[in-house]
Amino acid sequence: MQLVHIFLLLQAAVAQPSATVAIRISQLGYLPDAPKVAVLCSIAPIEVRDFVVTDAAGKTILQRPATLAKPFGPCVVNSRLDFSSIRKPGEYRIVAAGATSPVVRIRANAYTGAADTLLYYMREQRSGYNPLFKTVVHTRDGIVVDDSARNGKFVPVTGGWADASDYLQYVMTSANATFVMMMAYRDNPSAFADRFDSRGLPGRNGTPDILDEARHGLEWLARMFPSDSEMYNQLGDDRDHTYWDLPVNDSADYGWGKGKERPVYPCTGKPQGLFRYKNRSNGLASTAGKYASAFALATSIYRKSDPAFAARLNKKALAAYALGKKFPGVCQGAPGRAPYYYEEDNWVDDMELAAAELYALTRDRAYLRDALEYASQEPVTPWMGADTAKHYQWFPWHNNGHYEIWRNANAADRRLLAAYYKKGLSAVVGRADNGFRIGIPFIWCSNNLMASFATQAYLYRRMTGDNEFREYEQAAIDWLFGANPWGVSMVIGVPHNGVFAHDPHSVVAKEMHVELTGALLDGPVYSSIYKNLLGISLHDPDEYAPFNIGFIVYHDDVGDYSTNEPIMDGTANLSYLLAALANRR
Ligand SMILES: [Ca+2]
Ligand SMILES: [Ca+2]
Repeated sequence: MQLVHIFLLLQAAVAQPSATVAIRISQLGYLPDAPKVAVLCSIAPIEVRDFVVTDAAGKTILQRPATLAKPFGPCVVNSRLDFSSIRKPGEYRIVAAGATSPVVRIRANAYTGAADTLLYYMREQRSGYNPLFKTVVHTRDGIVVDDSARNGKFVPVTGGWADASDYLQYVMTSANATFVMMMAYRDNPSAFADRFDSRGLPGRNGTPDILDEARHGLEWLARMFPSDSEMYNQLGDDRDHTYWDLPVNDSADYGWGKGKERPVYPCTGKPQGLFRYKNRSNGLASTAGKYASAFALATSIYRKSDPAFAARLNKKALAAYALGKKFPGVCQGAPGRAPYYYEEDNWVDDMELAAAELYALTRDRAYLRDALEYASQEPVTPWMGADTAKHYQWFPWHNNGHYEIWRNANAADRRLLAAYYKKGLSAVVGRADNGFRIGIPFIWCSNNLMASFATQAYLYRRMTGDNEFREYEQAAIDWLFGANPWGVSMVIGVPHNGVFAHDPHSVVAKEMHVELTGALLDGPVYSSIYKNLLGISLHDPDEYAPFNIGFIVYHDDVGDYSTNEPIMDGTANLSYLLAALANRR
């Protein structure tokens, strides 16, 4: 214990900013032909005229003026140091205003392997057989609640992933995670390796690991939608938060005794919540659309390798879509004892994606018409351009549906779909005149928004060849890997020699002394949000205190569940972008 403690103190000492001026960079490095910008952040007023770049021998190879931008957060001086003209792979340093950057790497393989690294966290989050604990966790899932026809019935729904550092499980996030991982594989199969088996244990099994993980999700989703009249949405509720314990000895008591069965919530089309707080559910389509899109894409992926599995999922895709058409509206997360739940308010995005996948699968033009109609109802994911949103109000964070329709659409529809993406990107960019070029709102899970903004910008660029948003796309990627006020990579262990969270809000990390490699954190939030959350406090002195004086905060502290908690859906969501970047130069 003592050694671990000393180790953590040393880590804190390394991360401690030594001065009031910092040069923030992407610790993953920069692709030779990509925009390359470091960001200077000074928490005291200074003048920054120019910067120099030195090569590995210490020789100055570039001197340029810094570009002053609007102050941002703690950075009263916020400048962009653009070294895009350097294309030669190598290691460099950037010096400005007396500060020196960490080593800047330019390399063609900057993103190689990064998408696969995310899967370490996905495997660690597995319910059912868990390769970290080498046993089955949560074996008694679960008993149906909030369903007058089936209350008290046992349904076998073990599997899937814990949503974050608690052990709740949602179809909403899990179906999207499953979908994105399959999409990442479909578009960039060479980005993924085969080093683990289907249980997540070391050893190749002839299947790319991303598909091992997607299949783990699909099998749980199939259990959660066992028949056309039983569409389940959630496993467990926030009574889970009563105890801070490991998944193997989860003591949560849902009325059947500690560590016994967990509740399974169906979609009912009506407001849900067993206690004081109720959600605003009014339909099935948000969940039905997510089931249908994941099952439809899976049908095409498994058609050759496992036709029986594909046929079973094909049937479920059609059934889920039909339920979504019949019961429009949202099926939100169900609150337990606390007022926090997933407040998803949009469902046309989910039905659009489902229709797009069913069209790709069947070529039945009725699905294409549906998809385009749904797309026209919500061309822009509504958080884009906004200051705030409710918790997971607009989910998924970006709408893959526009891109999925585009893949099989005619020229006129392609232009329309690209214009939808452009409108959303423009709205975010309109707020991004700071030195970090960041225009997202810093609500809870801001890193999800960052990853989704970058993904949408990437998809738009791929669809159109238009580089209008390239600088902002790269800025969002760089932010996630260290070009942020704190100089912290928001993905644990990526890169391995970088600065990242060592004290995440996770009982597994804390009690097992393991690094949650590959986990994307929630990310910084408005300081007003942090101050108003229930039961939040830091356990240790804040090593990033000098940079936590602005309108947004981030703490590497187990006590901060708002900024330092790893998130399953965000981690999976990032797999598409990192796989795509690994295949570019
Ligand atoms: Ca494998
Ligand atoms: Ca939605």
